[in-house]
Amino acid sequence: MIGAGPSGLAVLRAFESARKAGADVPEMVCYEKQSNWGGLWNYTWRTGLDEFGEPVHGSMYRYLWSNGPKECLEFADYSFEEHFGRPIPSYPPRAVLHDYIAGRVERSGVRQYCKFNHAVRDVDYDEASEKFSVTVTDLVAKQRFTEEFDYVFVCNGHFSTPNVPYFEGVEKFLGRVLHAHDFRCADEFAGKHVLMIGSSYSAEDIATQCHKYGAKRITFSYRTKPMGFEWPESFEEKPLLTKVVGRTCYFKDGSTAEDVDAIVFCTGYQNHYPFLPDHLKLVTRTSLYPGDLYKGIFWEKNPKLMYIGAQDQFYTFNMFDAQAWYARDVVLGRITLPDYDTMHADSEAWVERNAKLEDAEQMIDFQTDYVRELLASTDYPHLDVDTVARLFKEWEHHKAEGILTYRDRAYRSVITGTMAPSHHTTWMKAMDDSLEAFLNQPGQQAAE
Ligand code: FAD
Ligand code: NA7
Repeated sequence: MIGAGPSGLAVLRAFESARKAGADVPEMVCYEKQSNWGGLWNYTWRTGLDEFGEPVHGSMYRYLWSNGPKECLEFADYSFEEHFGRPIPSYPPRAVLHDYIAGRVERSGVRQYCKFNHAVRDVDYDEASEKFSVTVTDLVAKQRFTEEFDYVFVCNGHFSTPNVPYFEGVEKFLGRVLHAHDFRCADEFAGKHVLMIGSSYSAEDIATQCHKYGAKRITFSYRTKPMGFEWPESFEEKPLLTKVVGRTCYFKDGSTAEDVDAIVFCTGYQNHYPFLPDHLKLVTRTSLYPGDLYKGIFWEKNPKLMYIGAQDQFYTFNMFDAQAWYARDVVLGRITLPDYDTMHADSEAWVERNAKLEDAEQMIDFQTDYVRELLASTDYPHLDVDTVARLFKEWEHHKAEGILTYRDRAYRSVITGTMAPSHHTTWMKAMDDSLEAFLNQPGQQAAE
């Protein structure tokens, strides 16, 4: 496995559950370049390069709260209630979700398979030996070595390498320019006028967060269409930025935004696999169904190479589980893959359906069908994806009803049937995003 984020950990957990059930599972190694598991859910204050000179993986920021209900991502084999010992509210902050992800794998004893501070540099496949050679750097010992593997899981995530377009004059802008990947702390923008380029999750979340922590004004610039939420009065949506002159930004409709203090490129990320040669490398923009991957997992030209979590995501943790369980069963010989033509025709049909999707509800149904199909073939515990889909759609409606209040909603767990309690403080007033503050009523002792 390359990467011990939620995707890599799903693979470890899948094999471990088979091993515990008596299956003969292969030897496993998970190389992770960070010093701990959890992927993006590990907060780092660093930007640019890390202490080893490696590109910083983290794109998460302080005060990040889940942007979807936790009931939509809950593991079917490990509920939030089991982890925390009681029901918790539906929109936890980052630290709480990290605790949940880590708790499951800590309890299943898979840490022994992880080699932290190990960055994968190069992967190749030898047709004669039918093995992959994987070259890795031990960042602490500063040693490079190569190991052979029968199967490789690519689990390095795809929200870490920024997509940064150019706009005329930006190099002379008299303020701060950054990509969402490097955004860390909204306090910095208190009292400022911030321009967000983009009209998706990062733009919406970084903007509302800057507002929460005191930004004076937010201007969005969209390429395709405005988000159209009922924004606070200090927000405005404009078409695409055409040029920047001093601190004035010009837009496609001829309008301007004056006295801009900072420009945040919320322009998405690139699927980036620098350790893979061209013949094994997935080339795709962010997509709900990248081509050339059978079942969204298997590199069709060499299905011993598997990608977990390579698609754009409504579903996250439980979709990675569905993929990991399916891929595990292929490795264990429980599922046989068809020939190349059959695999390619199958994925092309999904790619074509994806291209026709028109709105969020259709996208949710699409990914629900995808997850459902994977789940049908494995022993992953029952997950009622129709109810998850219904919750995703409710969530979309709740966002439309109040972009600053949707996180105050509560949903029923699809796994335990328990209704989540309301949080003790509304999101707009909850300034402390620590696990302790979230789990405890103000004034109470922190939970053990
Ligand atoms: P990642 O979490 O990115 O983990 C990949 C791992 O691979 C990392 O640990 C990295 O260090 C490691 N790695 C990378 N390259 C190498 C290498 N060469 N060698 C060794 N290790 C390597 N999802 C939700 O469900 N809810 C949310 O609220 C939510 N909010 C988000 C907010 C932001 C700002 C972002 C960017 C994403 C958010 N997501 C959210 C989606 C997120 O992608 C998934 O939740 C999840 O983290 C994806 O898991 P992953 O394991 O595929 O990738
Ligand atoms: P997304 O969801 O991939 O969105 C990227 C946005 O950036 C989207 O609105 C794009 O516009 C816009 N974009 C991309 N390229 C350009 C250019 N060249 N000019 C203007 N606008 C552009 O990325 P996010 O960062 O919002 O979300 C990624 C994850 O992070 C997600 O899982 C969240 O949970 C957090 P478009 O609409 O395509 O015209």
